[in-house]
Amino acid sequence: MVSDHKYKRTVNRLQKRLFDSMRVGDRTGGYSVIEESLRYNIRPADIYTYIIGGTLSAIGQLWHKGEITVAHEHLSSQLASNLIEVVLQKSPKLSSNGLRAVVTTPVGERHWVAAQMFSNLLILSGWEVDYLGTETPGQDLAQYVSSTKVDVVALSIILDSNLNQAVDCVQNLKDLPDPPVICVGGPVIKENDENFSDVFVVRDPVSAIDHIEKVMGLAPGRVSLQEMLNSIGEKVQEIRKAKGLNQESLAKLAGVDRAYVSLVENGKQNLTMAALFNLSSALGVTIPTLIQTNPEIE
Ligand code: B12
Repeated sequence: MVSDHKYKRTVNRLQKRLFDSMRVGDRTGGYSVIEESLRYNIRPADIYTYIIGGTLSAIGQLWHKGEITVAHEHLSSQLASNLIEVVLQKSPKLSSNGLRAVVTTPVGERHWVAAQMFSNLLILSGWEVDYLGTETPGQDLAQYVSSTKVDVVALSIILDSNLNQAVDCVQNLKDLPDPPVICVGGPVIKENDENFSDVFVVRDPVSAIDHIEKVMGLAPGRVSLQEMLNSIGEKVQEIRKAKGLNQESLAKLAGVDRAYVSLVENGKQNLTMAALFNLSSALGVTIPTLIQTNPEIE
């Protein structure tokens, strides 16, 4: 497994590169950062929150200080939106969980990036998602939810001034005969806000999804096959190096080719149980040690 420290360093490096590209409106550079992030197996939630989100915040600071114009900021936001879709298209998705979510922002809230990110993370987790874009009026939202089978409604609120409209959305949804689970998130939301009692108040998209899925009775911590293969590959490499083995010597001990070990370490080999058994024996660890998935970065 890549160490947490190395993982964070890679994320920071990619974030700086994306910032350099976005600052000058370099679309090709932006795409190559995302391609590289995916090649390094950076988790989609981390690409969204730290690499793309971190870059937008830094761009926002330049705008705030008057160092770039609104036109530059708009260009960055549009590019961010495109990159968010690239991550969705190129990442492994969990199989359908049969649940449907609606994601939007309340009237007045024109910041859409976080809502788009959250929609895509739900899709990657196996959800069916209706992403409505920004500024859906409370009554219309409730009408839409009652006419479609929706399990969860998620609202993103970035500005304080939009809290009232968010409360209106929540009230309209709660008044439905069969209300959905409601989840609100964003930097201005406080956990003990009495306006949002009976509502999930969350800031971090990953814990939000874990939380919602728990409430909906889904098994926690589901991972896709590709994520599992990536994680096994990282563990095999970490343990091999810790034992001072090169790929060739591990291959000999496990009775496989060196190329096979390389494929496994890069998450490109769909291992059989026998291969997993041989590799774990050669490394002197148990099979569960290899198949345990990565911890989150903070
Ligand atoms: C781009 C941008 C815009 C774009 C919006 C397009 C877009 N990208 O969506 C435009 C130009 C339209 C815009 C307009 C304005 N903006 Co603006 N904008 C930004 C900027 C630079 C980036 C926002 C962004 O996308 N961040 C990246 C995302 C990923 O981060 P995030 O939104 O915080 O979301 C994360 C979490 O909060 C959480 N989250 C958020 N929602 C949800 C929902 C759920 C369910 C969950 C689980 C999690 C979750 O998950 C995300 C990932 O970690 C920020 C600067 C910044 N520091 O963020 C300012 C910023 C948000 N804007 C600001 C302001 C003041 C405005 C304007 C009022 C400016 C003006 N005078 O017109 C208008 C208001 C428009 C409106 N009515 O909504 C302020 C807000 C300050 C405040 N809290 O009051 C900021 C912080 C800039 C600043 N430092 O002053 N903005």
